[in-house]
Amino acid sequence: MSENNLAARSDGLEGQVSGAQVIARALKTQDVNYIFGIVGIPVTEIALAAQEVGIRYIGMRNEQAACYAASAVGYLTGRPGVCLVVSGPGLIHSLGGMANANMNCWPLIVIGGSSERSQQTMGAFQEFPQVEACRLYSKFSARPSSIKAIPSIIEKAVRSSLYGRPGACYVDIPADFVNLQVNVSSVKYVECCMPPPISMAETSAVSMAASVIRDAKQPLVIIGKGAAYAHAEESIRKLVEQCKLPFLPTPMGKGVIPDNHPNCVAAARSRALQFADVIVLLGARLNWILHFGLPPRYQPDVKFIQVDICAEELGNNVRPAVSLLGDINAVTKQLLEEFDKTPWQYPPESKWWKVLREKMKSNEALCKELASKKSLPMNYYTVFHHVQEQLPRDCFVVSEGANTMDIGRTVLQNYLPRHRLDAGTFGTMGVGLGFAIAAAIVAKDRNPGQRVICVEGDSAFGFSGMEVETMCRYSLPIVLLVVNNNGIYQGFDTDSWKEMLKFGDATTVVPPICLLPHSQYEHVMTAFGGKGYFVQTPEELQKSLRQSLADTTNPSLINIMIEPQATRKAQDFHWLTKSNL
Ligand SMILES: Cc1ncc(C[n+]2csc(CCOP(=O)(O)OP(=O)(O)O)c2C)c(N)n1
Ligand SMILES: [Mg+2]
Repeated sequence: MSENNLAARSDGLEGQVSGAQVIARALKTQDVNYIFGIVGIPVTEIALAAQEVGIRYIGMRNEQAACYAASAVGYLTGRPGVCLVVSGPGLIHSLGGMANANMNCWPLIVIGGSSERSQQTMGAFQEFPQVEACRLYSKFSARPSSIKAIPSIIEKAVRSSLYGRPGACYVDIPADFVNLQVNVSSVKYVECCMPPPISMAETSAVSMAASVIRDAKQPLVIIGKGAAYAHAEESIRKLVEQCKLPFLPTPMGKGVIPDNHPNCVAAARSRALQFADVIVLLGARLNWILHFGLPPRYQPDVKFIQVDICAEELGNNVRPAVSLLGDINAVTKQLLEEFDKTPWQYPPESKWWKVLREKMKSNEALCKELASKKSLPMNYYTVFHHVQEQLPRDCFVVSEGANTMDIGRTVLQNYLPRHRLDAGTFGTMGVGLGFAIAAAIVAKDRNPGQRVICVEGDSAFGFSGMEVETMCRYSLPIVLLVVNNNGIYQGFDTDSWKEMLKFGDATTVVPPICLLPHSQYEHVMTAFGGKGYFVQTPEELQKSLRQSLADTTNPSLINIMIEPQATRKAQDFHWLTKSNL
């Protein structure tokens, strides 16, 4: 497309407005402030028009990463980000992001250009049944019937993404809408949708929940990312402190109450889950992450008090003792009122606290021992110990990988809510760089100087590695750590790799978990002007971290070579019974 052509299109004719301009203004009216995407026919003009109305446009290198980034903006800011994609393959690449947003219950809008209406069913360029395709991955999927209908469809998409359980919504824009001009006066913009109404639980259910908690012998509070999204940090902290309850965060529930809070029993997670007799679930689902709430990971007679924004979630996998339907913050406040009326505390000197504290102590000692190992190559614990030492308190921690993410989560501390982003409910590899970019863009606008640390397994990094260019292009000072064990879960060192190849072609002899040993991922960063470090020792790691954190304008990538066969410490889940607790 020529420059003239672009200029003419974005200016529009006097008294007229293009479809692209209507979309941009409708988004701005709905307080949508960030678009991530990849342009091409027919959506380039939409991105241009968005920039003209003051929406930030972040061009990414793959629609999947763009969609992950847009969804993270929704979680971090409470207003959905937009992922803007071209027709056909562009839209299909964004489906991973839509599914991931839905699984995480994060608001997201995907806007997809589609082929011209007049060419429908004719084999048009990138023609695809997009509205239908998105239905399975969204709460709402629709195409406006005319340009005039765009503002109300966009308002409905934004509202649907936010109300009830948040999720992804899709708006389809046929190519012929984008440049079509209509009279300015013929378009009516719909006011910004109201924030989601706050729902509260039934009062009788709240008092029942309070009485179940009071009768608990071994209580536990589990804080999920639903609680983080609901900004329930203050009320939950009050509840935990006032009633002196032990709590456990889910991976992205970390930071709702700081990880170093004395009531946090994360270091005794398995034990806490297995022997609790009453569990208060605050915005956490009983899915695979919490072992479905079922034995042998839980007591068969454990009483769940389930608090959730989504009625359909209540009763999933277990029959709750009490179901509290409503906004996590509002319902926690309702519970607090009960405990204000009749104060109650769980005795801090109980056997349960003793058991949990002892388990935490022994687990922490084990981690410390692993972290202090001097042998090279380093193990995961040594690496994360040094990272934790330099981690700014208010930084965003983004992470993905298998061992890298799981071990990193136990060592890297979160002190603030909504500051951890990871593979999440869907266990998706490839989210990390998009999430890190989203967090860095939000930080730049809301809290300049705040850092983003992105901790990637070497396999995980490969899924969207080219987004390093995006980081460099927008000067986002992200510190990217690639924890490199030459493989998926584990790998082989260079010598074993060479030995292996003697036995035949790599496709037949190399174990499927293997990646090329000694890969120098840091060059991906230096290729675009960022800083790259290759580190093999704790001292090199410390130095490169210091330098990366000192650079406040450019991203860095630290490629950390670790022992390819390193694994997690043994899990402490045993088939214990109450009697040998
Ligand atoms: C989209 C997607 N593809 C594949 C997987 C399967 N998978 C789970 S973890 C993982 C990568 C683990 O390796 P790495 O990131 O290097 O971390 P490590 O365990 O080696 O520290 C893969 C490929 C997945 N979860 N998601
Ligand atoms: Mg790996």
